[in-house]
Amino acid sequence: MRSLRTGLSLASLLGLLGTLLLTAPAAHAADTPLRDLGTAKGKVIGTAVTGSKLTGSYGDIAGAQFSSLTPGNAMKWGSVEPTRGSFNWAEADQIVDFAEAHGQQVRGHTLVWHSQNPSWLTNGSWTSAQLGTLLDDHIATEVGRYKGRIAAWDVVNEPFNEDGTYRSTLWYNGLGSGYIARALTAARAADPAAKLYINDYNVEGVNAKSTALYNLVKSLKEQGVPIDGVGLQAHLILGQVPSTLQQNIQRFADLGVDVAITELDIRMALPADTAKLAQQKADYKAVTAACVAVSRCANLTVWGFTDSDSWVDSTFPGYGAATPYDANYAPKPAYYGIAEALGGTTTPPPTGACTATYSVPSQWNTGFTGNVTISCSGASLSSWKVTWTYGAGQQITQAWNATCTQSGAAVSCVNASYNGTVPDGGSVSFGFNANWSGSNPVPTVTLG
Ligand code: 9MR
Repeated sequence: MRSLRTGLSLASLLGLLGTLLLTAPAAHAADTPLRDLGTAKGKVIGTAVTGSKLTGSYGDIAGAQFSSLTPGNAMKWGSVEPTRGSFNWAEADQIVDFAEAHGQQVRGHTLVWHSQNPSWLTNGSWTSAQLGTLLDDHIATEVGRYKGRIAAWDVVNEPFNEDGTYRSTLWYNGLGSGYIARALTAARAADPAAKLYINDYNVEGVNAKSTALYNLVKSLKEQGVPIDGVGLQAHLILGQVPSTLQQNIQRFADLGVDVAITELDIRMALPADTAKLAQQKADYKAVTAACVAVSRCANLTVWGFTDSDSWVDSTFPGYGAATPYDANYAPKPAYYGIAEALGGTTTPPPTGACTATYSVPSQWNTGFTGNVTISCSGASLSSWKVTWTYGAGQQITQAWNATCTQSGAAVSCVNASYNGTVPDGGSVSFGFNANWSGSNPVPTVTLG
């Protein structure tokens, strides 16, 4: 079993153990979580998260499968200091607390960027001296607040253009390229234990942009500026994993810095189909294998673990399905690609079958909303019945898109008149509200 932070009470330890053992998606409960596969290979496996979603199935999967969390937006300057001198740490605190309760690292993201800054900062007119002080103070405040609790900071994000020249930003224009060394130095002073990274996109393969990053890191090392790692974001397109990925990771490692895959997702033209999902599995496996092959590749983080929590769909119209879990929290072939590259032997759903997946999209103090999705691939149904047995006294109060009856702990749900047909390649979902107390473990569901 992985090591847990000390200071947990026995009761919360047992509760956590119960969560880990009982809440993997029902059809795949026997598979080893990605975080444990990663530990065996010396890799930390992470996901970006949204703080408000860390309950129900989203929270269960985030806690059980990953050993590192990156706040997707919560630690950006615009989030933490929307008005000058007035701070909002609520979501960032929530994510750090959740990570500690689940024995997870946190990657802090991000301190110095050209995007998602507060308007008071971007609309201000600052002398170079003022800008430098703003930078120093921001880093001292944010890194200082979480001192000792953040494993690694993306100190500087996206400093380069595609051709390897410096991006023209508030920081570069006001302070010159020296803003990078200044930010790293300030971050080291504020938390000497945190690993300090420069993070960028389109730097996964050997190209002009990654070579500029390489030359920068080399020069920072030569000058004694604190730099511990480079982040390769890896927002990739289906079938386009760079062939030089491993070589590129290795050349950074040879400079004496760690490497992290910080924001992995692999988008495809929608709709997804079996062939595209198989290609995506191969792509996820290739990226993971490249990290596994280089010992200094320390962390592999996906930018959202479920297709319901990805930036891709709104940013690239017509593209999506970029993450390892579908929108109903069922693991996709991509999940098994990561697991296999980490040495896992997995039991993907059999082909030519229909399966039922149970999830808890939302949960509150006494109640929760459940969802069951019946999906068919290489098979079809004209009617269906899903049964399960609750293990902790949960009681269904209301169901929709199915007729559910509960007798003691035994639940049986059959299709409504209008949704008995599940075509090959299609799915049908139904939902329900229920009460819980104490714990709310996910039951094993049977489709029959
Ligand atoms: O996932 C983030 C999304 O919710 C924001 O709307 C977006 C705004 O730019 O930023 C996303 O995260 C970005 C990350 O911070 C830096 N690399 C690119 C990511 C995707 O845009």
